[in-house]
Amino acid sequence: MAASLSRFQGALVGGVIGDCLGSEFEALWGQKIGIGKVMSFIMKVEDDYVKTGNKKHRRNLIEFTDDTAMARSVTKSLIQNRGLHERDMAKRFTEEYLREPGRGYGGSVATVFRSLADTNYADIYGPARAQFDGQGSYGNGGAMRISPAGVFSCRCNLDMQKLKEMSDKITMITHSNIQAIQGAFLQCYAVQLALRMEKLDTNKFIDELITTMETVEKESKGHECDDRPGTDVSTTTDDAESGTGDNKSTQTFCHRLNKIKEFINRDEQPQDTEVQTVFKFDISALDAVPAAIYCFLQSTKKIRDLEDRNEFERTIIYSISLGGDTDTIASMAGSIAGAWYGIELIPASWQHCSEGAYEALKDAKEMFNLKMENI
Ligand code: R7I
Ligand code: MG
Ligand code: MG
Ligand code: MG
Repeated sequence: MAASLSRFQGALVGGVIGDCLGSEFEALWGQKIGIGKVMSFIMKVEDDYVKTGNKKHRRNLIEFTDDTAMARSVTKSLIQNRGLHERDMAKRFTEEYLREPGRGYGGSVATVFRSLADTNYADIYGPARAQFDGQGSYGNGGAMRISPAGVFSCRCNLDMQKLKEMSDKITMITHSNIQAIQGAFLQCYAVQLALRMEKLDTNKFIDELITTMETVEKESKGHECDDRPGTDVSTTTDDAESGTGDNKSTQTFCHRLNKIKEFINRDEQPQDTEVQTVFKFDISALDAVPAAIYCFLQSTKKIRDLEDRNEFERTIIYSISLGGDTDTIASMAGSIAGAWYGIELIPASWQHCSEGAYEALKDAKEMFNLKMENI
């Protein structure tokens, strides 16, 4: 595996930065954001750094949200236990929530934390299974925090199957819906893949994700819930030509991944409206994770109106500009981009203004230096 310290740091810090910067726009659901608005905000951040950068006291620290609060718990639990300890992980999520419930958590997940605490963690997966009348949450809260597990997997050489087991267990503490579980794994695997790929090849990257998710979705056939409201993308008429074998439905990750492949191989960057129709940039895992992967891959190429920005910067600014669940999508895209490009491409000013970025830098170093003889 080729993963370096720089890429470990890029992955963890990139996630924090996407969350912090994206959270400035999270409330603007349904409104058009666009590159211009994001750029005025970014330029303020950078200007502020020039004025106050050397001072210890940072005046305009942008707070992280639940995405980072939970990702930090994943990181710290994996480091402390040299691997997955389910009860410790559940306890960290819960105690973190109870300490700071105002970090912008999803609308229903608090029920899980309260129930875990009230029952003293008697059944770690029970409360999540009870969500939404036993269907489990399809929210992106599993995926938004999973990137550190992808990073960790490069320390202990987890293969795909083992990585999936770990990702599934971490996710199921709060999300038992199959789409939330699969989406978290896709994000986790994308981070691992970005870390270990030696040569940057976007088609190889997307092809490997497609092959992997074809296997995952085939194995879980019969567990899908295709009919949930609000996520129908069947207005796109290419169901039959999506080319994913058994997965003809538009409600699959493979369908979205094939769409990404088509988009990134066009000569021209797709129009925002087309991208938003396909990926929705929603709070569901099925919408948010492919959206993040798309933003990362498209940003390996030039993005309109972002000619003078590097690839990491483009990834974050472009994902936020497309709107929707901006903190989460920018965070997931930022983790993958950071894993791919390394910490060098993340501007000092962005790190400086984002709460938790320096701690992520330290955590990444600790994870990188772990002695893993116990595994
Ligand atoms: O998934 P979750 O942790 O939320 C994460 C999001 C990220 O954007 C964070 O940045 C934060 O803002 O929240 O939290 P959940 O409460 O499990 O799910 C989020 C929302 O998805 C819920 O409040 C519901 O609106 C919706 N949802 C569902 N609605 C109906 N039926 C999730 N699952 C269902 C369902 O089965
Ligand atoms: Mg959030
Ligand atoms: Mg929110
Ligand atoms: Mg969010």
